[in-house]
Amino acid sequence: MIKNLPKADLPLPAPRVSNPETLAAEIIERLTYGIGKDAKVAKPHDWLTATILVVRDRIIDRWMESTRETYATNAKRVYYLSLEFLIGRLMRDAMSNLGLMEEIREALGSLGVDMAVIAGLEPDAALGNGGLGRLAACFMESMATVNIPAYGYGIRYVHGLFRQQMADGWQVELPETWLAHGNPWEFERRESSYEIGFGGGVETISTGTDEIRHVWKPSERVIAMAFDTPIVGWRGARINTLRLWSAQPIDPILLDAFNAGDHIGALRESNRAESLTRVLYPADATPAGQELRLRQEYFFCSASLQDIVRRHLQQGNALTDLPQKVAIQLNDTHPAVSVAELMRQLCDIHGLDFDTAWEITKGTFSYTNHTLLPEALESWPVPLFERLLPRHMQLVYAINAKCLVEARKEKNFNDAEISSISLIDENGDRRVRMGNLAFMGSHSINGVSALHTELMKETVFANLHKLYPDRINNKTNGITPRRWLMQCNPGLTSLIREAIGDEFLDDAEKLTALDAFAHDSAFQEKFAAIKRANKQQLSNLVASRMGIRLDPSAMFDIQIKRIHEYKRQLLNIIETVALYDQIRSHPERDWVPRVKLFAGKAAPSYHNAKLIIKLANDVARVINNDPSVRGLLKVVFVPNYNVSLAEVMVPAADLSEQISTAGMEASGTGNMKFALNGALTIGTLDGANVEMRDHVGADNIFIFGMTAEEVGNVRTEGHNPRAIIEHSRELSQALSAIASGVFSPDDRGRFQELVDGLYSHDWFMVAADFDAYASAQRTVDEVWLDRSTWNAKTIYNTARMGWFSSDRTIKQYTADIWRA
Ligand code: B1N
Repeated sequence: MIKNLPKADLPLPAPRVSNPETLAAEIIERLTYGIGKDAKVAKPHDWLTATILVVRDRIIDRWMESTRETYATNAKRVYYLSLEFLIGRLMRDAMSNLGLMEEIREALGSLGVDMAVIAGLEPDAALGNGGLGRLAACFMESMATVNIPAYGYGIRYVHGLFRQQMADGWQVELPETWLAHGNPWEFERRESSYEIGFGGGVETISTGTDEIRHVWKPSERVIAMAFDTPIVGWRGARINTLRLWSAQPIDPILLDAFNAGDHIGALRESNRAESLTRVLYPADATPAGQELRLRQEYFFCSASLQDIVRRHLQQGNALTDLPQKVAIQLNDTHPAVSVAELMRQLCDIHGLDFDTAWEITKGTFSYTNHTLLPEALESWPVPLFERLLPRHMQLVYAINAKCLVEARKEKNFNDAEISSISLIDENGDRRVRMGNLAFMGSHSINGVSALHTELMKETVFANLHKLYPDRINNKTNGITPRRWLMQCNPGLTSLIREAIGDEFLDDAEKLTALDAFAHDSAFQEKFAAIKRANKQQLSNLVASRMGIRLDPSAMFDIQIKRIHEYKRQLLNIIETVALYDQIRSHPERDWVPRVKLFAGKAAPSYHNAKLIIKLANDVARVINNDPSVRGLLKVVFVPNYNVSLAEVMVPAADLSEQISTAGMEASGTGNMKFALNGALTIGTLDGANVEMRDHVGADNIFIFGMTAEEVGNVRTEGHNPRAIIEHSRELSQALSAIASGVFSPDDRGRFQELVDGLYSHDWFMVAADFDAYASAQRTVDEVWLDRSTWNAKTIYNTARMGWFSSDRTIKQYTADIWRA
């Protein structure tokens, strides 16, 4: 029998010592007793796990301290709800933020283990598609850094974003198995499990008074079980928790069925439950649309809200104090069903009246919008919503009624205005609009760049903005300088420290001190030498993975991001073809040697995006094998873009391609990573590019093309892309080469439809912006040839990008939205 010990008097373990000798001894101890391996036969993966466990021990003390402190002060907690967290590797991040990197490197070295080798074995946690998921990961790190008591809530997908392979230049998707070797970063929390219901019906119970209570009787239930990962802030300031939910069956096996010989049927329920959190939907900036996705969304929202409300009550707080003690940020509309779920928990489980619950809900939630693409706005067919979540459907109608009556009575909204703000889209089959639900249920709605926020007010949310004019605000995205400068570019980081000291490590805006060095030729040379070394590293990677040799003295011109028509990889490829023509027609000119690098994944069902990947590969094959190009141009599509690959490509770029159709990229965050690492941007006035121009200075960025306003006008007034194409010799030649099969001799018509789209509608203004883009590229060449001018511009970029730290973004969320 275990006696009830006086818990308060139990001694805490002594803090761990972290010199290389102790660390080495602990690594051996972990290898032996934690993993059960003799050092003599240990495999690299065993060393990796043992090392992570030793780093983890140093995190845990502070983790507990952070949690205890929040509990003791009953401070306001921030919850970041996101269906995606694109974390990447964690070991280097944790070591670097704890200041353990050199000690661990030495400890491993003394054991005959190369840290770089085992660090390279850590799988990427790719629980996200692109910018939205990576932003959530940067925010988690920044919230810990600026000491916000924050929790991330999401799904523990067994398979993250697919692995991309190329087969004859076509994208092929393979499952990603990041958990194959186990995951030493996570802690399973069996005690934090909640029941989640689906389907069934709603019963009403009279409470004796004039009230009635609604009781949802789901027909199906699963268990949500928590897995916690510690997130380390800079200098270990604070350790927060990322809590990811995994679905488990209530009965792991139906023994009656099994015993009756139905072996498959006995596991059906278990499979159905586990399939809920099996895979990440691989669509970026488009809604996934299937029933399983809505089930995933509800599953993780319900579990998270049960957990949040339980913690709030356990602290002794009243439910009416929820907005004072809890801020819940909805990362896009994917968690928007939370609005109805919190209403259900408050009204049906905790017995609050509707109006009180509604005030609490609005006070607690805030919503971030990440895209205005009309096809990307999430909505669910009413019959599906009603079948899966019958009680939530009732609550959606009740919320809708309340807000529409308000709009009609107080703001005199007409029918058209009412129908645009309604939670139910009545055009065609009836659908629940998740954006409007998130908007109505939140006290703050933010966009992710200044331009995007203005467009939100003018377009998608114009009428909701009219109804609630104080809600929309801007929070320009940011990136964590720990991962995206200090870890991925250690060479540049040391150079900056030598020049301006260490202050920028704690406050990225202190990088402005570098301005003074922009024209210092000795500094320029050191800066350029680091860039050159980073390019050499990328060249080594390309050589070993693809067998293609690159010349690091050429300009590295890089476009890496999801493949999407609005991001206009096609514009870049067409310009590459035009340049290829020019180099061959004018061999006497002083051409700047360039390497055009691409990487990115296409949604598996996105036909044109996959065709664009094939085109990039077809163009690469022809150009790279044409001796008349004399090595002046190389084209490379690097397969399987992920966070770890970005960490190698970003520091190696001379030129960063941010060329989306103006008005369509909500913010972009890759743009910030490149500029911080001293690449110059060629880009449109879109998303955060606009603010980047304001910060780095118009002379230090290559802006071209139509503005968002011009794009809007052309789209409403119509334009004639055929005339534009015929007017541009370079463009029409490049397009006819592509359309006629110069790059696809095995299937000459392969790219006809892609080119036809440009002639017939050119929705993304590829033709309309081509000449401006090509001419901006020639300006880039000129500046490149004047190397000291180029170098000064790159230094200005690094110096002036500190504002785009996600620490700044998080401080703004904290001050204006969370008030934590
Ligand atoms: O979010 C990023 C922005 O920097 C990008 O400009 C924006 O495109 C991106 C449905 C999305 N918007 N919408 C998505 C992702 C997955 C999904 O299923 C939509 N991603 C963005 C961060 O603000």
